[in-house]
Amino acid sequence: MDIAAVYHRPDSEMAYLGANGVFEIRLKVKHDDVFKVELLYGDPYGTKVNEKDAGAWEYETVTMDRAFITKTHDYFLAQVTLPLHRLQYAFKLTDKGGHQWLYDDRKFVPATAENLLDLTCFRMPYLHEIDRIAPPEWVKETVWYQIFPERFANGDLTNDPAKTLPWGSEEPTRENFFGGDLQGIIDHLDYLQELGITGLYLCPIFTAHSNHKYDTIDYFTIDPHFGDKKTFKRLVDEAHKRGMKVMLDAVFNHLGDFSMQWQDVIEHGQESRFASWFHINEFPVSYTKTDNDEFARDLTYEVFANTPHMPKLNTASREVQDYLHEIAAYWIKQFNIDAWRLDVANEIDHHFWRHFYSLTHYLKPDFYVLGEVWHNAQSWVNQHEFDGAMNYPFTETLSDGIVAKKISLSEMVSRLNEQLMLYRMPTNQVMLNSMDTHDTARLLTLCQGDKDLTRLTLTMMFLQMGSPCIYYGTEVGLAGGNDPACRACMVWDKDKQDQKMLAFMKALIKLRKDQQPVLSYGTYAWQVDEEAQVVKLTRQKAATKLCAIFNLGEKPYAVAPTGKTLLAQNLTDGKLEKNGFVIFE
Ligand code: ARE
Ligand code: CA
Repeated sequence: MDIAAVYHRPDSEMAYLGANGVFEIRLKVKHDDVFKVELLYGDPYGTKVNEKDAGAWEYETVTMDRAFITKTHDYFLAQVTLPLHRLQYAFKLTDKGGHQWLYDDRKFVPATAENLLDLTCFRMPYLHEIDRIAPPEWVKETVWYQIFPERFANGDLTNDPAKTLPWGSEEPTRENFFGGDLQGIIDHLDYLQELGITGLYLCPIFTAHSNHKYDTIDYFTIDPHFGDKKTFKRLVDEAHKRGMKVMLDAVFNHLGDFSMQWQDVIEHGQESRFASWFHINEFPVSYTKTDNDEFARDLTYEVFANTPHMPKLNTASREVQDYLHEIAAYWIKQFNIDAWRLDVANEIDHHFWRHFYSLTHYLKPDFYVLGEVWHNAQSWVNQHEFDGAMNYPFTETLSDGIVAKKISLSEMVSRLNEQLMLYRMPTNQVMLNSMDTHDTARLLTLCQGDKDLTRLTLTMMFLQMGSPCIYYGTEVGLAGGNDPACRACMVWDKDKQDQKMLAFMKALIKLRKDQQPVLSYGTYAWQVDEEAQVVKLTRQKAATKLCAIFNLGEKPYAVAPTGKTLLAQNLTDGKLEKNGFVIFE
C-alpha cells in the first residue's frame, strides 16, 4: 500500500460538523490501493488513550464507504453522530494483502495491539455549532435564472439611452444599447414563474457607463436607463410574491473611471481625498491607449485585468471598507435582497470578505454570498467568506467531456468527483452550477447548434449536487459566441422562440424541484462505457433512487428502465439513439 498517498486533514472538508450533529469524515488514498478503511472514534476525555493499564481504548468502529473514485485516488467517507461535541479518531486501513495499519495525527504504524493503545488520534477538540459551515437551505431548492438587464426586456421606452437600437435589430457589441430595463423584468415575472424559476440573478444594475454596468459610477443609485429605486423595490416585492429570491451583482474589486472618486483623483492627483482608495503606483494616473482599450499599456495604477476604465479599489483602506459595507447593507436593509454575487471575488482580500460575510449574515441570517471564482474556491468557502462559488470548474469539466469531447467520459467523471471532494457537502449543495453565463459562449453555440446535445448537457447538469442556473434565453434557443456575442436581446416573439426547448426546460426544472432532496443530498454512482460512449448516473437517498442513462455514442443503446420514466429524449422501443437520455425512478 502506498502510505505516502494516504491523506487526511481535520477541521477541513475532510472532517467537519455537518447538519443535525452528524460529523462527516473523509480519507483520501491512492486509487485501488486499499481494501478496507475503518474509522475508530471516541471521546477524547472518555477513553483511556496511552494508558497501558487495564482496559483497551474505548472506541467505536465504523467501516467507511469508498464513496468517490477518481483516476488517481479513492475517497472513503463515514458519518458519525456524536454523543458529545468533541471527538478523537484514527483510521485502520487494510491493504489488499490483508496487512492492517493505523493512521493518526502523528504516525502511520502497523495495527498491533500495542500501537492501538498508543494512538494519539486526530482531534476535533470541540465542535461549535456557530463554526459550522451552514449555507442557507433555500439555495439548495433554488433554480436560478441569470439576467443581463440591458438585453432581457425593454419595459419602459422613456428611460432608453440615446442611440438605443430597435430590440434585437443588430448583433450585440461592447458599445451598443437596446433599452433593456427593470420594468421589462417585472413584465416577465409571470413568464419566469411559469418556467419554474425561483431565483433571479441580475448582472449589475447600479449607475454605470457601459452596457454591462461593471464600471460602476454610483453603487447607491439604479442606472437611470434601467429605472429607479421605486421600480427596483417593486421588482423585488413582485419577485418575492412569486416565490423568487433576488441576487444582485456586487462589483467591489474596482470602480468605473467615470465615478466621482476616480474623477477626483484625475483632477487632484496625490492631493485627492480618494487617492488612498485605489492602488496608484505613480501620479498623475495615466495609460497608453491601444486599439483595444481593454488592453491598455503603461498603466500607472492597478486595474481589473488590463482595463484602464476599471481602477482597482484598495479594500484594505478603512474608508473603502466602510463605503462598500454601507452599500452591501443598504440594498439588504432598504430593498430586502436575498443574495450578493461577488464580481472578481478572488482578487479582493480575505480580510474584507470575512467582514462582508459577517455583516450580510448579521443583517439577514439566511443571506447567500456567491463568489465569482473560476478555479478552486476552497480558501473562501471553507472559512465563512462565501457560501458558494460560480462553479466554472464543473461547467468546463462537463463541457469538455460531453460537448467539446476534449476528455474521455471516465476522465470527466474522475474530475467531477475530485471537485466534489474539494468542499464540504453543504457547500457542494449550494454551488451555482451553470453551463454558460454572460462571460462565456452560449451552450447551444458550444454544441454547434445541436439541440439534442444541448438538452442532454442541461439534463446532466440539473442532476448534479448544486444550485442550477440557466442563462436568460437558453430556454428559447438563444445562441451566441463569447462576450459580447452571448449577450443578444431576449427573443419574445413566440414564433421565433424554440417552443420545444421551452417545454423541455419547464419539464427539466420541474423534475429538479420534484426530485430536489435526492439531487441535493443523494449519493453518486457513475458507470461509464467508453466503447459505447454511454454514461450512467444513479443518485440515491434512502428509498429514492434516480437512474439516468446518457448515450453520447453513434450507435443506439438498449436500455430497460426498471421504474417510472421521468424524462427521456431519443428513446424509441427501448433504444437510446445518439444524444438520447432517459431518467427513471
Ligand atoms: C472585456 C472583454 C473581454 C475580456 C475582458 C477581460 O470584453 O473579452 O475577457 O475584458 O480582459 C466586464 C464586461 C466584459 C469586459 C470586462 C472588462 O462584462 O465584457 O470584458 O468588464 O472591460 C476573468 C475574471 C472574472 C471576470 C472575467 C471577465 O476572473 O472575474 O475575466 N468576470 C467578471 C464579470 C465580467 C466583467 C468583469 C469581471 C469586470 O463576470 O462580466 O467584465 O467587472 C479564464 C480565467 C478567468 C477569467 C475567464 C474569462 O477562465 O480563469 O479568471 O475570468 O477566463 O476571461
Ligand atoms: Ca428602456
